[in-house]
Amino acid sequence: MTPSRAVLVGVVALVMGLATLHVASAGTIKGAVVLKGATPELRKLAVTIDQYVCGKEKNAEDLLMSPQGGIRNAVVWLDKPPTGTTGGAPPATTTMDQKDCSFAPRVVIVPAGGRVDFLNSDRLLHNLHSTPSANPPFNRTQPRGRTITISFSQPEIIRVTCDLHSWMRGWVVVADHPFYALTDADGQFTLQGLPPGRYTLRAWQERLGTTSKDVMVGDQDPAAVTLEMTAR
Ligand SMILES: [Cu+2]
Repeated sequence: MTPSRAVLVGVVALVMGLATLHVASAGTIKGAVVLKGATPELRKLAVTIDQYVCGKEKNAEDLLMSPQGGIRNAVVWLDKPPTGTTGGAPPATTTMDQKDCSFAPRVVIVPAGGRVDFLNSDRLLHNLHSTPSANPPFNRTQPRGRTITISFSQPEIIRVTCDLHSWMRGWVVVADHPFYALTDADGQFTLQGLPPGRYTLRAWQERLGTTSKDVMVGDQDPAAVTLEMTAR
């Protein structure tokens, strides 16, 4: 190894070491969104058209919960993101399929300026219809197998429907910074790469609305937080 190469290797090792140190010293929030009070009755939605693909009825998916009361598909974000750090930014492109006459996944997060590739895996015609506030409206026919790409430049929460199947609902959450998370099937989420400090978390769920909670983040153990939402 030449001396200059040896120096280069040393510098790279040092930088990697510093990067590891940086990650280790950044704070993490590990939280859950849970339902407070009685679980609302889970509704069935009647299927009145295209039963050969869609089935005879669909489970309402506007409130999906774990047996322990965790709420799936809630979106949690920092009210004011820290500056100078990118956290675990959502990818600039994500996909939302129309499958078995449901949007899947039902909720996606995309950064402002990012795009969603809408797919149709069903052997019938769907449609994408939305009237956002800050982004341009769209109303597109979607035959089987066609990919429709739509870009979103402005942060907002957007409802997407299919005019052919009235029960179909999808949500595109356009994020204005990297610190957004979607809760999993147990209602859990993680936000990482945070400088220590006090943050306000906000949570949204399509049926239950919004809530918020303050949390202190240190540089050692993850901060645990539980956000409660009430059925209405
Ligand atoms: Cu449809």
